[in-house]
Amino acid sequence: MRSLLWLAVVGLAVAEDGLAAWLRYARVPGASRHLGKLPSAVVTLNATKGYPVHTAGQELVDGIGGLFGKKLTVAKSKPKGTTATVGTVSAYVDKNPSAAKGLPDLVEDGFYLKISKGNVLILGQNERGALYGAFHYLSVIAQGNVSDFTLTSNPDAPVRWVNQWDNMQDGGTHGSVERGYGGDSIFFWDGHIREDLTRAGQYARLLASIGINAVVANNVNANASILTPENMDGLARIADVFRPYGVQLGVSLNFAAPQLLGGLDTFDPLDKAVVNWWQGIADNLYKRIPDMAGYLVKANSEGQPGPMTYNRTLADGANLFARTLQPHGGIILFRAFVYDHRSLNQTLDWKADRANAAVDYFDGLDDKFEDNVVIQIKYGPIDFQVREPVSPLFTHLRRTGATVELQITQEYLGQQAHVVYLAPMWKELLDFDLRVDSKPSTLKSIVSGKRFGQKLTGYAGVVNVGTNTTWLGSHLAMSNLYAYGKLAWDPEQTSTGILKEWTTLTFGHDKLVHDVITKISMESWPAYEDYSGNLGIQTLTDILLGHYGPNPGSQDGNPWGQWTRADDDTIGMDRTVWNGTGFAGQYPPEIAAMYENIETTPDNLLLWFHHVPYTQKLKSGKTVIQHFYDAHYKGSATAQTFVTLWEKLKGRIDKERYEHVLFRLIYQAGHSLVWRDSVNQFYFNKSGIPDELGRVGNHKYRIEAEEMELKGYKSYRVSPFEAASGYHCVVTETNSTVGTATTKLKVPSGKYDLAVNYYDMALGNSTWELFVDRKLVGKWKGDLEYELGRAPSPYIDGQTAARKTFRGVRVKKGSELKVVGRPDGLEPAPIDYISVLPEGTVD
Ligand code: GCV
Repeated sequence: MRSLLWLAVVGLAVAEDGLAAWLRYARVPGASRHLGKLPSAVVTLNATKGYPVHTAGQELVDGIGGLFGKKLTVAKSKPKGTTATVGTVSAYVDKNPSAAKGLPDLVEDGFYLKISKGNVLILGQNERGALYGAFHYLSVIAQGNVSDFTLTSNPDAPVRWVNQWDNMQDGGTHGSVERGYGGDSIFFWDGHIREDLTRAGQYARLLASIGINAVVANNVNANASILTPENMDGLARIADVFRPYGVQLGVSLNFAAPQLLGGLDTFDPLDKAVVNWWQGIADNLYKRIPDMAGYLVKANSEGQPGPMTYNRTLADGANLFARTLQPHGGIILFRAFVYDHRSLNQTLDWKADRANAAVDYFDGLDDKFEDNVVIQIKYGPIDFQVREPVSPLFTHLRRTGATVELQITQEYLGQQAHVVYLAPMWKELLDFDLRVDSKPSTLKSIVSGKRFGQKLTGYAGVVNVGTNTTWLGSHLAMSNLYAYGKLAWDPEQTSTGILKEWTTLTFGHDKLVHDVITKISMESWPAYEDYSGNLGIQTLTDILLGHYGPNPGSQDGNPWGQWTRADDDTIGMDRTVWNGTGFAGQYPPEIAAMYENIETTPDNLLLWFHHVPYTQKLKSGKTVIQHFYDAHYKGSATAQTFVTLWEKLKGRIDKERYEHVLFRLIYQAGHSLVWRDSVNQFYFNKSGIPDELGRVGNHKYRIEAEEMELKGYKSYRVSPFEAASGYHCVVTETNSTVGTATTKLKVPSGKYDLAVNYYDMALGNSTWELFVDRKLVGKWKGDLEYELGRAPSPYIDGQTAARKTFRGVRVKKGSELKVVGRPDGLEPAPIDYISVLPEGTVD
């Protein structure tokens, strides 16, 4: 009873599954004191059900009800008492012509707020802007600020889209999400649009609250069948659930659809029949969805068809769609992620470089695009890596507008199983000055259209939410979605400011909760970079499989072009003009000169631009190889602290989210050690250069499973070798044999943390039991594939390597330590090693 009372006092929701994200409208501390400063009724101007002004009215009622327990009524005209009036500027001026003079200029989607003694005026340039204003007001009061203020807020750029990479189906019947770690598609099922689109509507609500104005629902690797009449009807239903939130629908197209779906014998963009076919598609879509945003197209990339199949230019391809959209007011985002992986040869061509592709393909086309074409450019020249320079293509398009493509789904950044707060990385990219014509030319000034004056510019975020109630598979990952919307609206906002807002709205006002989430989040990207790939070498993940766990060797020797060119003595891509791939020369002269010269290239991009010996000295005075070793130790040490920091929050937030996050942070702490040891072991093995501090390859607390006394278990050589301590693990002799690995401990009697490193493959759910002197310390199951959304793997490798730790276990000198592994399915209960760690030690 007491604890229930206490929860009520501090305003905590008792159990939360994450579905409401930052729109929980949880009671504000001391709510009753503020009632007089709030409106008593809502007036909506010219509201129509199903449109944003009506939604805004509803949100104000729900929001103020939830946040303060004050019940508001909705009225069409001004009632007695304080009111919240919401509508468009024009609707307001129609009613109050004399007010026009005092109102500020708003750009499309902008809003104006005036809060005065409980009276609230919320005006949007359009209906969507009015809804944004309502959400903004609710966010301010949810943070406990009920004072008077006036605010004019205009978006920095008109295009603020998200891209979902949702497949219509994936082999079986379900709609999967490419690089999605939060469950199945909320839009598609069994090749069709879902009947129940409740989640799609809830998604639109979240997106509207952060200023996102369009969603492309289907994967850029598009299935032509999205354009069947039945699926077009389905798309119209998605647009219907988006519309109340002012979110427009966009559609990804398959360039070969005229052939695949239309029965034509060509998809040549200059063929008349093809042009007519696409015009018919646009007309049919707009008949069903008059406010459709437009298209997204990935062409001639990673096996996708495109105009170059017919020796046409990318502009020919983009313009084909652009012209069919013009009568309807739609726009096309045409992706610059164009490269031909089949033509890249690492061994034969020192100058081959995937990073060159975008500029190579788009240079000279700037004045060839129709006005409603926007080029969508990934932030870096390769592919959402942990560290990349800003794509030079942004400086080559001065007439045609560009959007920067950011990735909220953490494909190469821990797949939501590792916490990585991305706003600091995005800020660094957006603030980077590309010095076009030797003038200030930050990326944010280019994508806002201010630098070159284009009208259509902005942001595209790959989000990939799924049916999981947490949306992204992890509560903490949602700060990235929130930050994406906030930065697309206003890139001047700070990473910490955005985080503070998000934390209050998501977890409440407790200072310790804020301190912990801020510390973990702000340290998370540097830590991840430290343990996953530093000095600009990119994320050293498994490039051929899930893009998740460590596998430095997989980067090279294949045509995917994410090369490191590491050999026994040297490492890095030479992208200089004088001796390398010439990529540095794609930047404006000042930036090109900086990257061309090893002395002026920042350390964190050294290996992106230069090929150097492992003994090359950095500006810090360390060698490249010692920096690798140290950074991997440092980053993984930071990840361990996330667990203890989070544990301070026990009882201060609801149990459901506390446990959910804790589970992931413990997993991350263990997996960061897998990253550390794999990468360090790989380069130690290659270079033969020992770690000055003697850590790499020396693990005095570890007992290798293959060196224990084995019964029913056998030694197994792991591939890649660096994914196992001592290159080996043990696996059960057959799929049904129970394995035991036993040893006598030689450590002095005392309390220890016992950490078991094992592999949790997606082929079964083995169980393991750990005993000390025949007493069960603990048991666990190999079911991470259900607990974590990260790409599942059937292999014993860096993706599946995991750690289970039992803290403070009492052992005696000579105690018997035993692990019993029970295989399941094709998973042979693999164990790598057991660390017997004096308390507080990590290894
Ligand atoms: C949707 C990377 C990803 C692919 C993705 C592609 C793209 O290569 O691994 O899953 O495809 O980028 O952005 O088109």
